[in-house]
Amino acid sequence: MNASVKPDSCTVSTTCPYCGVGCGVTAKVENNQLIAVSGDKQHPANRGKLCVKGSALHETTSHSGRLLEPQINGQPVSWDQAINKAAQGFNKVIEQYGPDSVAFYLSGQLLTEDYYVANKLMKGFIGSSNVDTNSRLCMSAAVTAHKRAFGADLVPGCYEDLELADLVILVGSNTAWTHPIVYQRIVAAKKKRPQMKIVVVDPRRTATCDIADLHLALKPGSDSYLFTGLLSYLADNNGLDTTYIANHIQGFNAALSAAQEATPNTSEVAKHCNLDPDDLQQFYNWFCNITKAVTLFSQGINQSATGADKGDAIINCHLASGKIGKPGATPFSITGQPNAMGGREVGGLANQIAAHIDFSEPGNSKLVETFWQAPNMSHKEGLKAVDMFNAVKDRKIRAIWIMGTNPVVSMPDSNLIQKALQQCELVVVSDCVEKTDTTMCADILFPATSWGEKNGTVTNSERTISRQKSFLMAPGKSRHDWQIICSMAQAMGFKNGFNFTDPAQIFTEHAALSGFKNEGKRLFNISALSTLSEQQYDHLEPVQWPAVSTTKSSPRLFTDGKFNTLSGKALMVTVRPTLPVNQASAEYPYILNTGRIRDQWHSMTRTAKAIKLLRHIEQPFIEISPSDADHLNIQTNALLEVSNALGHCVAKAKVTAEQQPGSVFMPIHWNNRYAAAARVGNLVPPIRGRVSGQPESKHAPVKINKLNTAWQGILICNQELSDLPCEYWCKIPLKQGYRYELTGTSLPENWQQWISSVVTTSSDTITLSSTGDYRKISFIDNKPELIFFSSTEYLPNANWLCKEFNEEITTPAQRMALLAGKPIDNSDDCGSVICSCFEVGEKTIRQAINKGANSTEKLAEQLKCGSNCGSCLPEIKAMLG
Ligand SMILES: Nc1nc2c(c(=O)[nH]1)N[C@H]1C(S)=C(S)[C@@H](COP(=O)(O)OP(=O)(O)OC[C@H]3O[C@@H](n4cnc5c(=O)[nH]c(N)nc54)[C@H](O)[C@@H]3O)O[C@H]1N2
Ligand SMILES: Nc1nc2c(c(=O)[nH]1)N[C@H]1C(S)=C(S)[C@@H](COP(=O)(O)OP(=O)(O)OC[C@H]3O[C@@H](n4cnc5c(=O)[nH]c(N)nc54)[C@H](O)[C@@H]3O)O[C@H]1N2
Ligand code: SF4
Ligand SMILES: [Mo]
Repeated sequence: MNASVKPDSCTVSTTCPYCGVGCGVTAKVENNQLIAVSGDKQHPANRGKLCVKGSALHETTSHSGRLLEPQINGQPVSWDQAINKAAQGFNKVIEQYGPDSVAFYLSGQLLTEDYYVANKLMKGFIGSSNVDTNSRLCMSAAVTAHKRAFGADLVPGCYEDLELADLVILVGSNTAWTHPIVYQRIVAAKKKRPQMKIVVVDPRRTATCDIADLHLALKPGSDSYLFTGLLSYLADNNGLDTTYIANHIQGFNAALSAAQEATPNTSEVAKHCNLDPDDLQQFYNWFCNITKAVTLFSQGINQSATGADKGDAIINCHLASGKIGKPGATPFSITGQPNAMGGREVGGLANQIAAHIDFSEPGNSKLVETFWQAPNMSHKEGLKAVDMFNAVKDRKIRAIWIMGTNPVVSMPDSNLIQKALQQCELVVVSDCVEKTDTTMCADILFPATSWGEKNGTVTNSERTISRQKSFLMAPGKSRHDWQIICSMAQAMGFKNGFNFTDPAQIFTEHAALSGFKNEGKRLFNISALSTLSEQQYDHLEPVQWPAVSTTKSSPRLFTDGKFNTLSGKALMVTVRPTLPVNQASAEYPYILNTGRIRDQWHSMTRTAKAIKLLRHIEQPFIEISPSDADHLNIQTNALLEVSNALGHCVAKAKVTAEQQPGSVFMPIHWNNRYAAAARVGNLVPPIRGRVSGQPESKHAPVKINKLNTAWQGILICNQELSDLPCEYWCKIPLKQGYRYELTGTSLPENWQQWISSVVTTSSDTITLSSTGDYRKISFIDNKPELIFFSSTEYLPNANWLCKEFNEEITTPAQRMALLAGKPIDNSDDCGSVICSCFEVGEKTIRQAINKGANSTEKLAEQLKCGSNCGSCLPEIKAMLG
């Protein structure tokens, strides 16, 4: 246990482990239990606020489902056995096939200290650069765009710029759901200054559009046309800052001519992007005439094979109009994961070395070699994520260690990833959860500590380094990731370089490397933090880098117009706009777009533990436009199969005008642990950026078939089931037990046999069966242990059944009433939960609206909904009409 662990009961300032906003969290601990969380009022990112996910953190720290012991081939073993086996396995492969036959695949959810030692072990000691990360799927296009334009991976602005701006453009970002506290800061700023303009650029109408003055629902993948078109428009309409260009920019002429060639005028752009020319004109006019403009961009830009070009097309407009390095004016790539920035700072990508030092100059790896006193320094780039897993498939990589990420869910062509891992000689996985799609493929499992137990630092989207602190005991035999990596290094024979006993020692080494022979060459310099004592580290306040001689924050970069290039000038990259290579075809007529929902985090390993977070959206879905729904002859809740040459998914339709015709949307969260076939990675082709290596996760051509529903069912029990024998199932964890939603396309011959093959029960059972329908309830000591209803037509209310599952059902009459499936009183059913903070359901809100509560304020007064984090306000407003 770490020295900084607090007494049994205390209040600790720490950082949220979810999104890249990086909010400060005040954690209240009693008897080694996290009992409440609130926003840290002192933290510069959130000033006391938290979103729904952050507010539910205390509901996610139970130990159920945790990986608590090391395992070899599914059997619990001691740490020594697990580490020795993994170290010997890696060493054997390296001896036989060389260092490039092994790989690490890391995560932007690791702490900086974990990342640093993993990167150091692979690049300096094992001697390969095969260390990549899920940030490849997330930020690598933005990293490439930054490096090309600014000379280094630098985010110039800060959150305050979004509040100071007169024009905020949110491109490919569902900020309201994915960076909710930043969104709330924009909402508050617009409330104060209603003249502030908000433009949303997204093929879908999302919750983020709630505050938009203009929504550009462009053709999927056409953003580069939009922004080269903007550059041409600036040139034609006096929107360039010629002095700034003369003093601080290279490559202007080439970039402008390419833009003018591809997109000479607005009508040309309108054609490429399928936009209304008047809307386009309005957007261009605002950007041209408003000096304080921020363009915030996210995965709608990054997750594209030309994402780096799209990023640079945006940056070009800011450079050419001098809208950068000034309060309220900046391009802003917002980070997704809590420590994607920290990972980039450490250099945990296959094409970087460390501390913003890359392979571009031969001396660079020597510099790091000297600093690390590295015995086997790698001098060349390694394999990026997609190529790394291809090499696993081709047996060029024979041992892989995956930490803090779930690639069998999140990588493109996930079926292939699963197969590649299943046949790989040695797969080691460090995770805090026992059963994930990826841990199921592991030979060796290392149990890692989780949020609240871990201790280290993270960097958020505005370059602020904050402490994440441990205040809970590490459960079972779990250990911190950095400790596991250091043990592994030592077991592999690297005695020096990994004998750290506290994360502070790792952090200060990382800080010292950032300043090592820096001489102003690298803006990422936090050498002021290299002398922190363990105590100072424990009490480190949030600090924005660079931090060179003092820990005073630097909110903005490039304020003097000096960039991190040799000439000091920024480069306007020549962008030739294109559309995605894979377009819709007769065989695959729909474009599948994938992304996030408000209350779930990635593969759900943590957010699905907070019951209330699942009540907003319980099941996977396919959003489809009304005209496409008509064409397929379907309505909401129809069962659909989405497929292409790579795989298939099954989910229920959600027909909505928010979706444009030809395009469908599925959430990324559900996977084989939670549903029959809803892992969208199955359908994503592994097309990726030439330089960035980032996969095109938002643009997969697919076909859609309606599946005929023969029956539907609800099954509630305490057992965690998978592979249920029907086309569609979805697992919904309850406070006690699980609810399974089921749909089949053909009626089983014998229901009794069907249900017995799924779940075993005691003999105290009552059943009811009629043509097509079947009901079974089993009891242990008067408490239901199984409730199963299947029907060709009618199913009782699921929430009511779940409530009954927790009741004592004593009399025969009560038992028969339950079997009859008729609640006496249906008033408990409040519909899907819209406001997760106060658990206010859709039906409750509708009732209040019908009774005259005609504003969000009145609803908040009556029901409290929307009055805490505000994440649900866009939905409430939509209900108000
Ligand atoms: N609730 C929640 N929040 C999260 C996460 C989570 O799992 N859950 N994950 C975090 C992480 S790691 C990340 S990276 C961020 C991601 O944050 P976002 O990027 O905001 O999230 P996404 O939903 O992936 O995609 C954003 C939008 O891109 C749009 N899009 C698709 N194609 C195009 C296109 O061609 N052009 C444009 N302009 N837009 C397009 C989609 O319709 C979608 O609305 O969220 C972070 N925050
Ligand atoms: N189709 C499609 N695919 C996508 C995306 C998309 O928009 N569309 N988005 C991409 C993006 S932006 C991202 S960031 C990825 C995210 O994808 P992943 O990184 O695969 O998703 P997570 O579910 O966050 O996986 C984190 C894993 O680490 C475990 N874990 C949590 N904390 C710790 C810890 O401290 N230590 C260790 N060792 N383990 C821990 C969790 O239990 C979980 O199993 O998905 C990418 N994939
Ligand atoms: S906005 Fe992001 S960092 Fe802040 S509380 Fe929500 S999930 Fe956590
Ligand atoms: Mo991400």
